Amino acid sequence: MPEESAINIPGAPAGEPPAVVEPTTPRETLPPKPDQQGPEAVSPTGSPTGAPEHSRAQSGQYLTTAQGLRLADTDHSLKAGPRGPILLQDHHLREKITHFDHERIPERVVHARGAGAHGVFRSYGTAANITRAGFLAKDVETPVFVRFSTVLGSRGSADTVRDTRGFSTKFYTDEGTYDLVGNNIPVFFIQDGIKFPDIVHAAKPHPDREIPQAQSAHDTFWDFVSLHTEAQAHTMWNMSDRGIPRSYRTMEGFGVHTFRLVDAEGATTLVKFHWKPKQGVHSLVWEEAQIINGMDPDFHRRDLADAIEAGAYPEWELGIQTFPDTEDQMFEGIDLLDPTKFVPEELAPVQAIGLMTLNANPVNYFAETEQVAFHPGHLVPGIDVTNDPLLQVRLFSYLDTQISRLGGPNFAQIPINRPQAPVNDMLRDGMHQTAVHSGVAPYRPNSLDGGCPFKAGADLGSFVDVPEAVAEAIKQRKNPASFDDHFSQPRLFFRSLTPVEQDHVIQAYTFELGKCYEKPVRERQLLALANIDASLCAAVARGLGLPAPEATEDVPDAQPSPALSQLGKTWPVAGRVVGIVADGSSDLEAVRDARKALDDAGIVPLVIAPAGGTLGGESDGGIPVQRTYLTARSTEFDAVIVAGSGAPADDAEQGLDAKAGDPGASLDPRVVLLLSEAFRHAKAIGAWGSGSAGVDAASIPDDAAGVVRGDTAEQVVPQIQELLAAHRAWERFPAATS
Ligand code: HDE
Repeated sequence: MPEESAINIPGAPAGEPPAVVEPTTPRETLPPKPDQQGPEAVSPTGSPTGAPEHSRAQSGQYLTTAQGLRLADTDHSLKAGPRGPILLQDHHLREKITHFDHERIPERVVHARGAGAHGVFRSYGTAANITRAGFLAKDVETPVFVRFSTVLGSRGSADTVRDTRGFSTKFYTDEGTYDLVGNNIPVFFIQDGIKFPDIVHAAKPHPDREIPQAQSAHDTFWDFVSLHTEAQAHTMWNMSDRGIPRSYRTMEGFGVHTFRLVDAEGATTLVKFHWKPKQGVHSLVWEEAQIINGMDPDFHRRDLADAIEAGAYPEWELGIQTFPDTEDQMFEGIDLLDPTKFVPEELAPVQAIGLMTLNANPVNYFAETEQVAFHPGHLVPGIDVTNDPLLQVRLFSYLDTQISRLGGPNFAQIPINRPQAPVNDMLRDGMHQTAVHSGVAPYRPNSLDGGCPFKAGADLGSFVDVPEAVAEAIKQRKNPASFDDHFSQPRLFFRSLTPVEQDHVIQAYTFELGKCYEKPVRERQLLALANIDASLCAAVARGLGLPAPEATEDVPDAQPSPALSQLGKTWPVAGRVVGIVADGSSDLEAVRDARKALDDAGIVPLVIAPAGGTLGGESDGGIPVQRTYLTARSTEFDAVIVAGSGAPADDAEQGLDAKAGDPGASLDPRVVLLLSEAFRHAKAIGAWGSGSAGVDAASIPDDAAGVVRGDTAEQVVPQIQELLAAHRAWERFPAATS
């Protein structure tokens, strides 16, 4: 034996390899998050397999390959000399590039663009008398994950397009995962799921040029909905302010279909689910929505994440409308199985059953928001489906789509989809299997794994399908006659709106049809409008320069439902955003006070100044500038205040470089634009002291509604808060006075 135990290689370079230089110092590893632990796998005999650690993401201080091999270099390919070709043997290079090549998965065929958040749902227990669902018992708290989405656009499209919004909630209950996969509109385009590919093909970009992106303002959409008049109800909601929500936080949500709650004795009640935002129901105006699409395509996504990060947790109350589970499943003449119909709240009040609070942003967009897989068939004991033919098709579609989207049948093992109830299935193998199942008998009955797992009856918390009688019937492709009325509900919706909201609907139809090239399409849609409401039809026809057709159908009138209007109520102001325009001439003490007053009310004050940095210098007392004239745009703010120099307006010598009595003298054009847009969009505008001259410079009339002028910030800020509670100064829209 030689003295040295190391093997000697002739010709090898001598000495230690060079030390690895790191730009940052290695630090303690972050502890793994619970959802980075391996999936809980249970063998058929019930013994845990000991989840392998390898499914954990990102641990340890040092970079490794996917096999755990520690790496000294990830910035240079292995080459034959510094100028030579790259060698095929570079496993790390190939692994890195191959993984990258496959980083994208197919986006959702609809609802591709979304934003998610974690939270909790606390049940009030008020539904406990009609459902045995454990998570609806009193005071039970259940973790949730919510994904909001647009429907039509691709994953990279803009947020504030005119569209329906998805509102999907995954409740991780102790009895299994329950998914409520709803929308922000309570009715749908079609009555039977077999037509879903048709409406989606019609609404998506034209297949030849693939335009327009994320829009319904094009020929194929209006071609379909005008030919297929059951879509008119949903289309009417889309054309209303509901189609352009201010924020995901200010949207209502609806389960759309009628579901069935089941109590411990098996008694059933039909219900419709509603989410009511505590923040109020608010929308954008169309011009705002269009500007935002360019200025900040991530507007809704950012708004949700910012609010949660700031601790302004958005909340929704979950409510139900209840109906007796009668044989005909009709309520006040409305067929509860027809998903193009809603039930006005005046006929069936929404009863609150719990509160959802979204309190955490996803850690990783792809892992959570993109990979979350919802399915209306993910039910828990106590909640069951109905025969709504749209829902019935959905029960097939969602499972199917995840298999192609998430690459196989094991998507329930992805952390965000993992149930928080014990899983003891007999599903085995398949693409992306991450559980290591032990045992030999994943089948039933078996005698080899002790006969496990055992079946449980309803008394042991299992799901038992409602034994609903199916009438002896003829197999046929047909709808019930009650599905034939396509116009009374869009009429009811339109007539329930205030004149301002009706005007927005008229403008929306006129815009969308004005974007259609085909005259017959526009004419056919006008005919549908004639059957809904003659005044609506006439106004849109006028805008299009076409004659208004006569109605062809005898449509029954229904009582208007004032609950459908978003106006006339006041809402909490917390979470709204107020811009304060200030510059070096402003009274900084007053700006500070205004910020504090707004902040105390939970409002987000953002100071807008000519340049970034701080107003009043870096030293103590300086006010941070959050937006500059270049980066600010009116659409980000719910109200704008112009800070004055402190002196009363008449005596003001200076203020935002616009001299009192000399309107527009030298006010920065970007501030003029900011104010005139805020004015046009009926937002509250305030000014104190010489700031008033800035408002004059934007040609805003002295006596305009929703414009507050005062000598001091203390006079102005409280009134702005009051105006914010109504969302907009609605009187400013022409329809309010015509
Ligand atoms: Fe969906 N829908 N849908 N849908 N839907 C999907 O599932 C489908 C319908 C809704 O945030 C897809 O995972 C059919 C009504 C939301 O991940 C797909 C029919 C309502 C989301 C699918 C409907 C919805 C989806 C695409 C007619 C409101 C986003 C990707 C029978 C109650 C979920 C996916 C998320 C997503 C099919 C109709 C809401 C293809 C066939 C009605 C909120 O499975």
